Amino acid sequence: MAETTVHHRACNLCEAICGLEIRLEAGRIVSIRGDEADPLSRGHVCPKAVALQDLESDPDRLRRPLRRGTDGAWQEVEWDAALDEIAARTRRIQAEHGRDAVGVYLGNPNVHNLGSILYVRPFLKALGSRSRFSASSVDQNPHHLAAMLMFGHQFLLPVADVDRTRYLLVLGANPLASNGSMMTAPGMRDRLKALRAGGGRLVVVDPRRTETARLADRHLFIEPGTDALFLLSLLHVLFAEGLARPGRLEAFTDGLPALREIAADYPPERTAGATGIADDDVRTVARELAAAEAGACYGRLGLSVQEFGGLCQWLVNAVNVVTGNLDRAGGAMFANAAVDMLAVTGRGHWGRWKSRVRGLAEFASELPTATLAEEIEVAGPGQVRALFTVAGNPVLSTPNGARLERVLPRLELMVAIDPYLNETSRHAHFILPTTPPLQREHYDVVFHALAVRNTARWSAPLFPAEPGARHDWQVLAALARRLDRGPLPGRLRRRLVAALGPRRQLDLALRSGPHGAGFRPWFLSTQRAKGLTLRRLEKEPHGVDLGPHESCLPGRLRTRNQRIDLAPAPFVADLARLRGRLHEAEAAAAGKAANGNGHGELRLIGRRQVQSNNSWMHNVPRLMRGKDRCTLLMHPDDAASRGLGSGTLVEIVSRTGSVRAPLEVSDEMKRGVVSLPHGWGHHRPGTRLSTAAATPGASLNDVTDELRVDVLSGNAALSGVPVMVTAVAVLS
Ligand SMILES: Nc1nc2c(c(=O)[nH]1)N[C@H]1C(S)=C(S)[C@@H](COP(=O)(O)OP(=O)(O)OC[C@H]3O[C@@H](n4cnc5c(=O)[nH]c(N)nc54)[C@H](O)[C@@H]3O)O[C@H]1N2
Ligand SMILES: Nc1nc2c(c(=O)[nH]1)N[C@H]1C(S)=C(S)[C@@H](COP(=O)(O)OP(=O)(O)OC[C@H]3O[C@@H](n4cnc5c(=O)[nH]c(N)nc54)[C@H](O)[C@@H]3O)O[C@H]1N2
Ligand code: SF4
Ligand SMILES: [Mo]
Repeated sequence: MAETTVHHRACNLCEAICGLEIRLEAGRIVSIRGDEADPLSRGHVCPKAVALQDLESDPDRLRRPLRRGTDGAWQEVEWDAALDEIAARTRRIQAEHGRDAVGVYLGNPNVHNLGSILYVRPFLKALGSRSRFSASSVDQNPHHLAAMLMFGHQFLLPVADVDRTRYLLVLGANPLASNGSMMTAPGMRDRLKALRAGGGRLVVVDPRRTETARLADRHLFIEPGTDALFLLSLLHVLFAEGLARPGRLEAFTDGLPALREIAADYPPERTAGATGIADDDVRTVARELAAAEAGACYGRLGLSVQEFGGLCQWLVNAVNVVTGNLDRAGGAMFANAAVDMLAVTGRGHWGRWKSRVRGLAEFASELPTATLAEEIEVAGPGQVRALFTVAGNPVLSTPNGARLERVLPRLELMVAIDPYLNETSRHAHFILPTTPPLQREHYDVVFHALAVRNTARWSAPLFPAEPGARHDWQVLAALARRLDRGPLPGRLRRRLVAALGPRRQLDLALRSGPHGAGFRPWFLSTQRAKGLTLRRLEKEPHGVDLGPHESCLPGRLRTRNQRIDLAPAPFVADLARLRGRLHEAEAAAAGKAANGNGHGELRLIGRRQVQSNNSWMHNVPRLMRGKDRCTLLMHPDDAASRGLGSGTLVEIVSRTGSVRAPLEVSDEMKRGVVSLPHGWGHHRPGTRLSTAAATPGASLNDVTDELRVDVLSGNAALSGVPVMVTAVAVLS
């Protein structure tokens, strides 16, 4: 019988970072299960874990760098030849047109990849361009902006303490499908069931009765994009009814009277028409939250990807402060991770420069991705003429991807660091494919810092890298080496740090972190160092438990006066825009009852599905079984008034374009709102995604609008897009 071995590691595909137990016979995987002994995930996994092995074996995954010839055909090339030519062409473009002429787009998998986290920065430094874009501005920038303005650091991100809370108010998140975001808590179904079994309550505010809402005590349908109004009314009730009890937070909080005054303008009767949430429901939620021994307000993607994303994340934090729930067990707490994000990243900055064409503010040195296409399209000094995409698929993942797709062929040079020839990389001149997850070592620098419990876990590579393969960090380091033109001392320092490799860099970060062993060798310590080192983690295949979160304020605050700012000026000023939205809704209600959008217009939102992972795992056959998942959900009344039924192929038309999808009539939708999942649209010619192309679906981002942004944070407003929906033909 073949020898059985067991390997433990983290799944790096999503923010839940589940611990895995992988069994191998004769070096081949025979099973992938949840690791019961993992102190954080306790055996939880989703169907994507098993798909990790498919990423290894996928015949479509690229193994060698590709270069597009003048005839358009792809040719395999040697790594060094490719890197040399890319560096030479990059330098030439920068010499001729300035450094900003070369843009970079960083995609989501970078934060799930230890080597990329450590090596992206030196690459960006070497490039020295301000034309930097990333998935953060189609996702979570409002959280970082709120953290920076209120707590003084972009990574002081409160995490809902789901395991100890007695009342969880969830807005715009569906952790049962997404497995949680900016709240690393694997196994949310079990955690939420435990919350309710122990007498705690779950309330979900969402335009759709989601998988998570179905578990809740109360689900409130909300009109997309109006959460800031709902939250202001919640605060109104808290203040008006004497339920504002910040407790110990008050001693180091500024702006409470200002916030009270602001909230006074938003009684729940006034916002009910716009939000669709009855004033009684707002009052009930406010009273229940205030009465709970410990409660947490958690607002995620649905709040960030709307026109008032910044205001929403400010107000979510504000609710937690006003109810005394910030930094308290069972409230919204700050992790004390083994690698301290506050020590390894800057506090953030905002508005130091503006995007060239639309004048939108930078955040943490990145420009809003919603401006990428125009920065390529519009001529003038600083125009983007070359682009690196690093683990990103912006054609499917960013608003009006179709426009981006039209302008990518104009680039003088495009390089995709990506294992797939997909909707974005097909436009590149070079594709540099990097190693799949099981061939890599891993540590979750970012997600341990967003987890509901402090744990740390090292993953060794399961398989050696394939011959001739390179890791992301090696590719980024090689490019940085070739491009770095900075003054000699800085350049030498960067070379030395890069030469350490990810392992040694991580060891340094662990040792110097809050749980670290420091730097004294054990024979010089009075007692053998008990703290963390990489070597210690290597001996703990299930990871180590570093305990629950503890209160850490005001000590951890990074504002200049070490106080919380409850009413930061940029947010207060942005309320003018929100009042405009409220007046619009009031005018619409006065003019016409019922469907506030008028003229048969609907609001389009997105959704996630557990078998998907943004745009890039639809090439895994085992995740694609079953019926077509890329359907448009619509309320029965909206379907009836349009004469549409389930199975009808419908056309969804917005300002930017149109797509077609089969209709699924469902009362899980709010009236007037329709939902299409994102990350589909794999029908484009010239890709190498045989499984995905067989069930291509439609790209939601062909109809989202790059001009709809939260102008404060620069985040794309992907949600709530006005659309018209009509029948195309009835499917057989
Ligand atoms: N309408 C709408 N649009 C959305 C969203 C939405 O809810 N609605 N969600 C947004 C969110 S939250 C996000 S984060 C973005 C994601 O947007 P992106 O990050 O741009 O897109 P992904 O689909 O995650 O594409 C990841 C790419 O990285 C490649 N890849 C995977 N692993 C690795 C790796 O280890 N190394 C390298 N080099 N490449 C790798 C994949 O092949 C794929 O091409 O999408 C956003 N777009
Ligand atoms: N299976 C799977 N898991 C994933 C991903 C994936 O693609 N697939 N992507 C990963 C990534 S990159 C991220 S960022 C996370 C995101 O994780 P979540 O934040 O949980 O994101 P979603 O599941 O998209 O849930 C967003 C919810 O917001 C609702 N919504 C839309 N508009 C509004 C609004 O205006 N107001 C309110 N209150 N709600 C609104 C939607 O109906 C939806 O239920 O998921 C991660 N996990
Ligand atoms: S929930 Fe699924 S994809 Fe996310 S880490 Fe766990 S197993 Fe991996
Ligand atoms: Mo994301």
